[in-house]
Formats: sequence, structure tokens, C-alpha cells
Amino acid sequence: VFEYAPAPESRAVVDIRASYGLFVGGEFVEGRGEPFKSINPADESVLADIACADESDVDRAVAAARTAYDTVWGPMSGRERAKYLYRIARIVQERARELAVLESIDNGKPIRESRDVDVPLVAAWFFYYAGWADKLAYAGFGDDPKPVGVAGQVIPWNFPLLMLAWKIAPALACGNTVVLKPAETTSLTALLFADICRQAELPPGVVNIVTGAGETGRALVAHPGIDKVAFTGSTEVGRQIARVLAGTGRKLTLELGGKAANIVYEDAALDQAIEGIVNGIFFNQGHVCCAGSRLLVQESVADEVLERLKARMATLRVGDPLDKNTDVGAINSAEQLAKIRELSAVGEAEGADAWSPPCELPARGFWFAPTVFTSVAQSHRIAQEEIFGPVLSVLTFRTPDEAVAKANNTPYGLSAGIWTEKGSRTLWTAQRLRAGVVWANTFNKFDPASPFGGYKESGFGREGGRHGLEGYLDV
Ligand code: TXE
Repeated sequence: VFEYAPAPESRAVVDIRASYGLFVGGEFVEGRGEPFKSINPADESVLADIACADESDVDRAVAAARTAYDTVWGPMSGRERAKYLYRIARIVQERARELAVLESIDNGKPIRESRDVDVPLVAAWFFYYAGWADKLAYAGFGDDPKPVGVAGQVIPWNFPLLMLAWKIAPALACGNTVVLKPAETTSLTALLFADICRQAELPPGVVNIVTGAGETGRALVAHPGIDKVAFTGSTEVGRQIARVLAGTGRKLTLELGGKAANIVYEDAALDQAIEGIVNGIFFNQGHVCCAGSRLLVQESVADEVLERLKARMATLRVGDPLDKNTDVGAINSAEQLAKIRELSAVGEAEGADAWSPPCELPARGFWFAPTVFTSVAQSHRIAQEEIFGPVLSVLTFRTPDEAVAKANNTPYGLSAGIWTEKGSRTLWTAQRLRAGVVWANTFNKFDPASPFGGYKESGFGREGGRHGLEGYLDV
């Protein structure tokens, strides 16, 4: 199916092919839908043609997953399954450079992040869940919890490899087989992962990758052969999926958007807090569901925090994702850039003040300068809606009660941050925040042993830790 001629724009470390097939039953096969192009967001060049799975392809993939579940993976002992997961984890480590470079080319994120955060966490996730595969009887779900069967998994483009690991590692550890659909703008590392599955000699059909856009995702989640759906993406699509699954008796977990508050109290260690604010909103260009997109700063230190924050923002390097010194890379797609621009324009129209450090953006590609909005009111759309870009909205508060009330005043409830030197204040605040994750004196820290997931419109179900097994087991 492949032409192995690398696309002219491919960079030295990775061999980007001209076209890619679907991964079904352990083979790369052609899709029956109309192939689409994967674009490098940093220069708008075409990276490759990607196969599109239509309904019949999804059907094939689900059938392959079912056969693998019935004949090999379901009956296999947890101890044997663990060996495959450990093997995948090790190959991810061995091929880390290739994975990181391809992730940065395809997604636009800085190589420093894909190299130091995304790829190491992918390996960590497989190591962690490998450890559970033969210990499920000790997970507190009864002596002999059973796998659910075939999982249909749909993931977004912001952490293509890491979201894949969050979905696939626990599913496999519990004895399920999977059909996963990556986001249409970031299929390449999922297909490289398929190659890793082959290298690990994972039995055919245990992992299947169907590429395509929303139509492919729709066909997957609606397929009657799927026993469990796991989705990460927009709240709107999450709602649609919940409607499709209503009344079918099939399991569903949803990880949707966020509008996290990063709360800075007047007694916080400000140097640290500034780094945390910057990391909270500019990490991965702000394409982070748990991004600290609202800064809530206590009034008495607001001027100082803003002054220091602007000085720090002026040092951020925006540019080539493959440059090791880059802090902020490219926006993932033209669509996402348009959304960020639109919401930023709404922010100004509603009366907030935008500020960006002077920075030259590349002429080609999708770019947005790090931006901070002040004079933001709680009712402003930029204080309520997920922008999913490098844009921070600043609000102030006087008392801890007011901080909590403002932090909780959005439809979302995924994450939050607290900056204070007082432990008692941290606990007081954390107990009152309606958010699935609360970080104290840090932000955007992830660990496979720690459950992650939302309250309210941020979704339900947990990924990571022992709780992450629950969605993949029948108890
Ligand atoms: O999301 P979609 P988009 C938010 C963020 C962003 C906005 C839109 O605010 O600006 O969503 O992003 C697949 N049935 N988040 O349009 O459409 C789709 O192909 C089944 C937050 O990219 O939800 C992709 O694989 N699947 C978020 C995946 O769903 C469908 C991460 C996500 O795409 C489908 C991403 C359908 N009907 C965006 N329609 C987070 N929580 O991290 C689309 N898809």
C-alpha cells in the first residue's frame, strides 16, 4: 500500500512516507474513503496523504478487534499481556527521538516538550499499566474482574501520542482490544505507534488504528460491535456521542474541555508562581484541556504579578518547533488559529485589554503570539469559553471566598492551580474547587499513577491510576 518515497519536506530523523494506510488486523491496508492530507502547521507544507476509513473499514477494524479479543487477547493471562505492554514501553524509549521529532513536525509543539514530556510520559503510561495487567484481582474490583471487550477510542490532536497511550495502555492491560481513531490533523505518530505494535509482535487485531475525520469517529462510536467508548475532545462532540450511546448499555467515558483557574494568593512565592502561570497557559501553545487559562490573582499583588508576567512573556521564543530553544510552537491547524483569533477579537470587543510581547511570527504556518488579557469580567466570553490557545485571561479577587466563587464560575471543572505558602489555605481552597485535578504550587504535572478527569461539562470517568482501570473492566 505504501510508497516509501519520503515527502520532500521530511526531516532527517524520521522517514515520512508519501502516503499512509489504516492499521487493521496487524496490517497496513488501504482505506475506502477519500484520502486526506496531513499538513505541517509550522510551514503549511503537505507531509503525507492519509487514508480515510469509511464505515466498511471501521467495520473491518471492529471485526479484527473482536476476533483478537475472542481468540487471543481475552483468554491470555494478565502476566502474558504485561510482557507485551512492557515491550511496547521499551520500544517507545528506544525510538523516542523518532517519535518526538515526528510529533513536533505533525502537531507543531516544541521539540523540548515532545522530547521531555510527551514521549517519556507515553513510555511511563505503558510501564505503569503493564504493572496492573497481572494484578487486577488486587485492584479492588473483586477477585476476577472481566475486560469489557472491544473499546472504540477517539482522541484529539493536542497530545496525539500521549492521548493514545492514556487510552490504549489501560485498555490492553485489562484484556480489551481497541480500535482507535486519531484526530485528522495528527495521524502520523499513531501510525508510527502501529509500527511499534508490530515490532513488539503484539497479536494482530489487538490494536487497530482507523484514520479519518469526524465521520470516521461517528461510525466508530455508533458501531454495535463496540462495548466501550472513550472520547477526548470538544464538549460539543462529547454531547453528540453521549446521545448516540444513550440507552445502548455500552460504557462511556468523556474527557472534554476546561477553563482552569490558576489562583495566586498574595503570600505566594511569586517567582515560582510566574513560572507556573507561564507553564500553565503557554505549554503546548495552550492546546491543553487543563490549561491554566484564567489567572485569578489577589488584588494586593496583581500589579506586581502582571508586571513580572509580562517581563517573562517577553523572553518566550516563538517559532520552529524543531528548534531546541523554542518555547511556543505552531498552532495546530488553520481552523484552531481562526478560533483563537475570533475569541481574542471578542475579548477586545467586550472591553478587555490585550497585550502581547513584541515578537516576529514566521510568515508561513499557523502562529499566534502569547497574549494576556486584563480588565476581564467574569461574564466575558474569554472568561467562560475554552480558547485552546496561548491566551490568558486575568481576573482579580480580594478574599479566598471570592477566589473560589470565581474559580467555580464556569461550566467546566477539569483542573485548577493554587499558589500560596500556607498549607492550610491550599487545603481549604482545594476542598472547595469543583475540579477533577488541583495542583498546588505547580501546574500541568502528569503522572500515570494519578487519576485525571472532570466535573460538570468537563466530562466523566477517570483516566490514569487505579481509577483508570474502571472504565475497561466489568466488575
Ligand atoms: O474537536 P473535536 P476539534 C476543544 C478545543 C478546540 C475545540 C474544537 O476548545 O478548540 O474543542 O476542536 C473526532 N463523532 N478541544 O474540532 O471535533 C475528531 O475527528 C465521533 C478540547 O478538534 O471534538 C477528533 O478525532 N468523533 C480537547 C476528535 O473527535 C468525532 C481536545 C476531537 O475533535 C465526531 C481537542 C463525531 N461526531 C479539542 N466529530 C480536550 N479535551 O483536550 C469529531 N470527532
